[in-house]
Parts: sequence; C-alpha cells; structure tokens
Amino acid sequence: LATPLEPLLQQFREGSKRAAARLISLVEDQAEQAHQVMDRIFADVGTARRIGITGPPGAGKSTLVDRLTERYVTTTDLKVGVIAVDPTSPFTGGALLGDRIRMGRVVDEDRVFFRSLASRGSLGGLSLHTTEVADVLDAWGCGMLLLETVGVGQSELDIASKAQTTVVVLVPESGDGIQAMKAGLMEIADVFVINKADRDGADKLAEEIRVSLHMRADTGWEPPVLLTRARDNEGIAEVVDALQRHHDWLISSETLREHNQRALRTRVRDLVEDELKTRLWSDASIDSMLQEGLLDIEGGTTTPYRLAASLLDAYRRRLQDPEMAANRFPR
Ligand SMILES: Nc1nc2c(ncn2[C@@H]2O[C@H](COP(=O)(O)OP(=O)(O)O)[C@@H](O)[C@H]2O)c(=O)[nH]1
Ligand SMILES: [Mg+2]
Repeated sequence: LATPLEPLLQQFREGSKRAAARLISLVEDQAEQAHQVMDRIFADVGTARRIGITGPPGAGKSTLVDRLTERYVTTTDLKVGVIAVDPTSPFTGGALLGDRIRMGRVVDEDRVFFRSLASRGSLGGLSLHTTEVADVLDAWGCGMLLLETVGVGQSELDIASKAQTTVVVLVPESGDGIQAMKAGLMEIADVFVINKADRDGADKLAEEIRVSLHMRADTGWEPPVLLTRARDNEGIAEVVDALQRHHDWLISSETLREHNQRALRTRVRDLVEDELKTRLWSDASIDSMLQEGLLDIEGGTTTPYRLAASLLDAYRRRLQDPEMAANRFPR
C-alpha cells in the first residue's frame, strides 16, 4: 500500500522525528517508494559526520556510543543519529532494548534519533540499507551519525566504507590485540579505543597496538590509541577530540572528497546492477528461455556460454519494448 509521500516529506523537512521514522521504515522495507524517497531527500544529504564504531561483542561499543551521544547533545547543538546493527536479532529493534533504555537518559531526546537494524543474516555485517537509513538521518539534520556494528568477518570492511572515521574498540583481555591484527581491524582503524581501562593490561595492549601500527602504510594520519572507561564516563573528551582531529585531517588532505566520490560511484553502480539483475531474472520469457536452455545443455546441443549469449540477446530485444524499458527509478 502506497503511503502519500508529499505530506510526509513536508513534515520531515519541518523536523518531525516521526516523519523521519516513517521514511526510514519505507526505505528499510524497500517499499515501492524507497527510490523516490531517497531521490527527494538527496539534496539535503551530506552534512552529517559519519563515525563507525566497531569491535568485538562486549567491548563497550554501545556504552561508548551512549557517552559520545550524551556529550555531543550537551556540548553542541547538533542532532545525533545512532544506528546500531544487531547481528543476533532477526528482527529490527528486538535485542537492543538495553540500548534504547540507556539512550533514554540523554537529556534532549528531540535531538537524538536511535535506530537499530537487523543485519539480515550476514553475521555481524551491516544491514543492507545502512547507507540509506544514514542518509535519511543526515537529511533530517543529524550533524553526527554514530554507526555501531560488531566487528566480525566482513563487517569492519563494510563499516569502513560507509563511515568517514572508524573507531575500533578493544578491551585489555583475551588477546584482543592479536585478534584485531588478524581480523584486519588494524588497517581500518582511524582511532583506537582501549575500553575497560580499569582492568589490568590496558597500557600493555595500547603499546602493542602502537608498535604494530608502524607496519601500516603511511597515509599521513597516525591513529591515536586512547584509553577509556566508558561505563564511568572517563576518557570520552579525548575521543571526541580525536574524532575532530581526524575529521579536520580528512578535509585538509582531501581524503574525504576522495572517499565520498568512491562511495558515490559504488552506489550508482550498485543501483544499476541491482536493477539490471532484478529486471532480467523477473522477466518470464527470459526465465523460460533459461529453463529450456538448461535442458539443451543436458541434451548436448548447447553450452552455458552459448545460452548466456542468447539470454543477453533476448534481454536486449526485450528492452526495446517500451513497457519493459520502464524502471523503478524516478525521472
Ligand atoms: N569494567 C568496565 N566495564 C565496562 C566499561 N564500559 C562498558 N562496560 C560494560 O561492558 C558490558 C558490555 O558493554 P556494551 O556497551 O553493551 O558492549 P558492546 O557489546 O560492545 O556494545 C556492559 O556490562 C558494560 O556496562 C568499562 O569501562 N569498564
Ligand atoms: Mg552493543
């Protein structure tokens, strides 16, 4: 069922938090209007600073995000958006109730938008629509966006491509340092946070990381290694400061521009590829041609390569059909 977009977009532009939540749901559910929504708000996207927070489960990422949010809301007039990707829950919003309760402590709730997304199977990975949800919050006026995701497997690469600054949170126990080096966290971290510095071994871990950082290619930015006790609100100002310094560096070195251009290029290519694939394989005549072709391969009268070539030919001919040529993108 199509939601009337115009009134919703109007309320969104006036700053309605409920309208933002509705738009996010549309985008997340890949509703018919998802592309249209993104298209309409795109001009307002681009001011938010996007900070990725990753690291092993239990390191204190959510606690840190909570502290950073509190700090930004109380010391600046920024709106803060928090997107937490939950790898365990198949349902959006389910298992992160704890986070929501913590967020409730934040003073000015009107300036904080918290959203948890399910990671849809890709263990620890970002949700499919993280970028779009971040864009909606950006257009809504969030100056700061914090993206929390568990750092296992592919997810840290995901987050590094979506965030401008990546914070890797580790704790001084259970060989986190070694794990980090193995998992490729060393390469993507712009800022290291050793949380739970109230525990033994924090200084040692920090030193290990500093030493191994020498092996990184020189980019002009040397990741600081900071100690925090997020639960006790200790060391947070230093993190804020490091994030600001990294942001300044991103701008002065033109790295941010390059990053944004790369991200845009990937995004447009993904949109085109998705559309091509969807249209190709949802076409009934192409599908039956494929089924028949498979039998021909079995019968030895064609090969996968010849079949692929004739499917592409058929698809090209189908595109001449004006009805087929219509796509889901706004014009
Ligand atoms: N000892 C200690 N515990 C902390 C600290 N920061 C957070 N925690 C606790 O670590 C646990 C996991 O924190 P959480 O933020 O949920 O970790 P996440 O899984 O990385 O998001 C919670 O029980 C926190 O209260 C800290 O600085 N010191
Ligand atoms: Mg968490």
